[in-house]
Amino acid sequence: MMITTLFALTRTVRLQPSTAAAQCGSATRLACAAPRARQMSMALKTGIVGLPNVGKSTLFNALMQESQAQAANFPFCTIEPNTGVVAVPDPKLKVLADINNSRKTVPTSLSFVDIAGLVAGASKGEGLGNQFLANIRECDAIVHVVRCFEDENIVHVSGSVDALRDIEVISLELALSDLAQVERRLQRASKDIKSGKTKAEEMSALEKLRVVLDEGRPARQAELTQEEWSTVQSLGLLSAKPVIYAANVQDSDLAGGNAMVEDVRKHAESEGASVVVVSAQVESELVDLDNDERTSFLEELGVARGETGLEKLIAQVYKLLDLRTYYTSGETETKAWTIKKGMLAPQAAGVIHSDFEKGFIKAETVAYDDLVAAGSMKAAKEAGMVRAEGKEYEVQEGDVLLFRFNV
Ligand SMILES: Nc1nc2c(ncn2[C@@H]2O[C@H](COP(=O)(O)OP(=O)(O)OP(=O)(O)O)[C@@H](O)[C@H]2O)c(=O)[nH]1
Ligand SMILES: [Mg+2]
Repeated sequence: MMITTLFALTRTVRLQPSTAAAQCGSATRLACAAPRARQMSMALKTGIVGLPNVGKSTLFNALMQESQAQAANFPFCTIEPNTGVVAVPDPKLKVLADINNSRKTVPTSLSFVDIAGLVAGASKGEGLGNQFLANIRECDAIVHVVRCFEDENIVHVSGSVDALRDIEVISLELALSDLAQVERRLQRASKDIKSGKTKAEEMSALEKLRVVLDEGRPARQAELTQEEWSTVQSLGLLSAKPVIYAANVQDSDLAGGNAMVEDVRKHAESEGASVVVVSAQVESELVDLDNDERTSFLEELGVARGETGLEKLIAQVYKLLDLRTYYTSGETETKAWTIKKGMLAPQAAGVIHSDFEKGFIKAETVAYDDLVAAGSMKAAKEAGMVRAEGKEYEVQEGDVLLFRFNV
């Protein structure tokens, strides 16, 4: 999986000395007192694709505004006009902050990239297609927005609304664009195979991919070994990325869906993908409302709080990327950190600061549920719930960690 270190591109954030001290042991406090600037977090990127005028930018803008509204202290940033970072809503943050009297909470983040609509022929340079597609090659996942609303005032590029046909147009464009990439690489690879520059695995991977893509099927359906996949990683194949369908409906269909949503669901099921029903229009209106107004607006639409499209979408993307969250929590702040499943304690520490990884000694670890049940860190320690975990410990979802390290 490719990880984009967005913060590194835009800014370097200094660890607050007090933050670092809260995260390291007393014996190493000196080392923490003069922290080096570095990237704080990794934000995984999700590209938003779809036909023109289906509501991509409306959804993207709502995501960005929601992020600002929900977490005023979150380091929101727009890297380019069409790339932005959103906070991942997480109720555990407040609970931990209350337990530890934290002065602030900092959620973890995901980034979204909004590109212009794709049209049939995009992969061949129709519209500004190729250029747009290049923007999403570096993404980790794709949100495919599908128009499931009728509105005669909003032009549809094909003249009528048909969710399944639209999905096929986009999926085919992604596959064709990948096919062009694969064929270009194949040409080069077949020249280099004699000199040994190209591995046999890469050749077989490319051949298998060509067959699948040539049939208009997505690259993810190609049966490649792990090693074969790793040889073609750098191609950034669009149709190999995990996808979520965002069915964009009108407000009255938000709670109950409609026939087109059912079509999208069936299609997604056949691919093992998931569907989130959103109303980009409603989402963009919601962000301007205060809490009470929101609740009553949503009640009118028959939608429960916490069930709005944006929250579901963010949560689904997070799930799709198979990420884990751990927490650090002290008086300065309670903060959520994103790691990949299977990361060991030193690597997880490295997400905060490379020194934490290099000089890792141990991680004082307590499970979120245990800490909440105990009511305080002190009580959790007395109850024997706080464990000292070493270098081989695989960090679990919801762990609350305090790293001890030496540099
Ligand atoms: N009725 C209705 N209109 C919507 C909805 N979502 C978006 N629109 C409208 O559709 C039009 C296009 O929306 P955009 O968000 O700009 O669409 P887009 O997919 O970004 O379009 P391109 O960038 O051109 O590809 C705007 O006028 C929106 O207000 C919706 O849920 N219902
Ligand atoms: Mg747009």
